[in-house]
Amino acid sequence: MSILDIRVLGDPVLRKPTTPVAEVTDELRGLIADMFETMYAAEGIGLAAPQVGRPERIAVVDVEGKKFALINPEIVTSGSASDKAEEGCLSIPDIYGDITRPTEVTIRFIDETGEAREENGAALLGRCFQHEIDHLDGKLFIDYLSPLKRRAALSKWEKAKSEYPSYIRKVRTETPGSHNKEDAEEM
Ligand code: K1U
Ligand code: ZN
Repeated sequence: MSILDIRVLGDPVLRKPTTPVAEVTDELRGLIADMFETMYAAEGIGLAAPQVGRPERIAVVDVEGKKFALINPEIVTSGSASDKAEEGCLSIPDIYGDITRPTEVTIRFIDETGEAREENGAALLGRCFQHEIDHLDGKLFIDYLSPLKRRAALSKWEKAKSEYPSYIRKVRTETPGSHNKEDAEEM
């Protein structure tokens, strides 16, 4: 398994709608395993394929131990109640915003075994399903901000983005006081 580089805001791959998966192959199961590893290393609760530069309609989610590989996910129903909560994005590090979304959604997807499934997600899980499905449609949480708040977020990002040459965020597994494999490879 490998930790993949994460693409950050400005990389066109984040704005391209994804391509539905025709067949769940071992290569895609390998990608899913790498996406989980990358998500955990980056301390996220979700990750979508475009965030690692891939065009497939695939995302991974782990919210409080509820773990899903989502292949060709779509929202089938959204509840009428909505909640406002702070969101971040692994592709826009250190930028946050309060986003209103339906509290509860039901999604339909194919899992990593090729089985068609439906799941209901409320609260943080429901929010994460929506955030990841948005990524698969080329949409980012900043698109929901008011013009004023979006301008402020983009202005903060303009200053921060130079930390990510070629719009790539390298994710490291940090072990305090010891050198990790990536450090050793750079020496
Ligand atoms: O897709 C991503 O960029 C991952 C993103 C997903 C997400 C964050 C917040 C609400 C919904 C979906 C993250 O995981 S960013 C990390 C983060 O904000 C977070 C981590 C643990 C608990 C709650 C939020
Ligand atoms: Zn995101």
